[in-house]
Amino acid sequence: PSTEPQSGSGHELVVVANRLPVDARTLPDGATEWVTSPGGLVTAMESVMRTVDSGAWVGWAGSPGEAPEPFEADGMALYPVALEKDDVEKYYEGFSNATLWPLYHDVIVDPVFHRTWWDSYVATNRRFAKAAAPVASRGGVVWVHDYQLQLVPEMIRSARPDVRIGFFNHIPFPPVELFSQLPKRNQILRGLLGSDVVGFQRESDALNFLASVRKLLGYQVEGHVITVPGIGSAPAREVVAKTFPISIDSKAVSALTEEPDVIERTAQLRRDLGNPKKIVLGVDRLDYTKGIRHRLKAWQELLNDGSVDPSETVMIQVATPSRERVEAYKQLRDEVELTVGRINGDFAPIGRPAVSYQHRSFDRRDMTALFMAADVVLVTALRDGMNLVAKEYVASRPDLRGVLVLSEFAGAADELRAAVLVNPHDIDGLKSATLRALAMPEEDQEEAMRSLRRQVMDHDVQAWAHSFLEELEQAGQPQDSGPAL
Ligand code: GDG
Repeated sequence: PSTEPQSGSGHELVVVANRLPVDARTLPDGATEWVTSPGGLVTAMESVMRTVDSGAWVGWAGSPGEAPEPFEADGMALYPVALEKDDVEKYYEGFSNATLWPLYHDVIVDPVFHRTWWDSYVATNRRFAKAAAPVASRGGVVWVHDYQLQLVPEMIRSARPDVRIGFFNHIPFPPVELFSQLPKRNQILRGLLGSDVVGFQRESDALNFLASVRKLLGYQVEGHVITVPGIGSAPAREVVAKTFPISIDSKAVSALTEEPDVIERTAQLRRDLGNPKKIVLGVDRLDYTKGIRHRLKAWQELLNDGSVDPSETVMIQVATPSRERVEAYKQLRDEVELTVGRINGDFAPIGRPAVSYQHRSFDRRDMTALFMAADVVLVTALRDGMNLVAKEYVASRPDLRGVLVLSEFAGAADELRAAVLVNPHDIDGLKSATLRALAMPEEDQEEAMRSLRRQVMDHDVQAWAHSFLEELEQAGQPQDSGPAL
């Protein structure tokens, strides 16, 4: 039997992502309430969903065990996918976050590979595909997101050859020499090639993917178009692999800076820190790709050299808790917290930190206040798909003040050329860039910030989503519906 919906049913646009755009909150009476999680993808999709009659989102609700029944939220149909505790360990924490994540981020830590993790990855991807395939309307669009779901495009295509399938990779795609280490590399490539359009953050990611397809599968590649040979009597298909740099809801971020409450929080923050002359800020998930250790090392040396006076300049490091059950993240947390402790022990004036370390989440308004208070923001990722923090800082500075120090290894460096670009591995270079940023005259700050803002305000996340969907609209002609999954 076909999984194709009856005519008139199904959704025009189906987003498939590891997480649903909502979080469960348990009320005092034990009932569950769903709260929209304010991520960038949610915001981007909200604006796109408003342009279609019927949009749906397929994803995990965030806690192991049975999935809730499908429900409506913000004019979208949500289809929860169940993940058992074992799937969370093997598919999510294992293959996604301990195999693929380090491998795709240039093996900053060693990828771990277990065959049982792969089995769970395949089975879980199938569960997502099975949930998504029947809910797309005839000839509709399915948009799959990120490295956790790379097999889903092919799985959906075999059930629903009538739909258009897009895939967007939020993280880097590694050079073929590194990608080749993955024992299941060809299966991953074939999974992705079930799409009509495969999107990447930077041009180098798209080129790495094209090179892997050519070298490992031997498929013909011309420019950004791959010809996937047909199996049996099926005709060959074309797949486009292109760059779509993601962005933020720039207007919404910028608008927050005008709210009296946010302005007051900014002033309060400075007061709480003892009105320092300068504030240097880092905001990251606590992840080894973000270069937090390199940043702290540079800061420690600047304090030690006497180049930075801790009674005048304070660093704030927000390190949002992340993947706390994965071994490499536990280790990273210990190292970061040891270093912060040492820095404060050695340099903090009594009653004030040298590094104000925050291991928790803040609401969007507090985040904006932090950006507004920061004279310098340090984005020192060793490898990062895009890095939205860099763009959020720029959108938070309509006053044209502040300096962005940005790693050339973050995707954002391709667009934000007016930032102070650094190689975070070069600690001396990082130190001198930080000092330059701290000493930058106001006219130079304004000039750079004006140029950065032109980029970020003109290329927002809504434009990103529209350009991806437009490309998908033009992609290969969908065919008739075929066999079930
Ligand atoms: C992946 C890719 C790519 C952080 N702490 C808090 C908080 N955040 C927000 C930031 C920003 C987001 O989380 C983090 O986005 P990034 O882009 O910096 O990094 P990843 O989480 O690694 O995201 C990345 C992205 O996907 C999109 O494609 O850019 O390269 O790795 O928005 O502001 N937000 C709030 N409180 C916090 O404490 N409210």
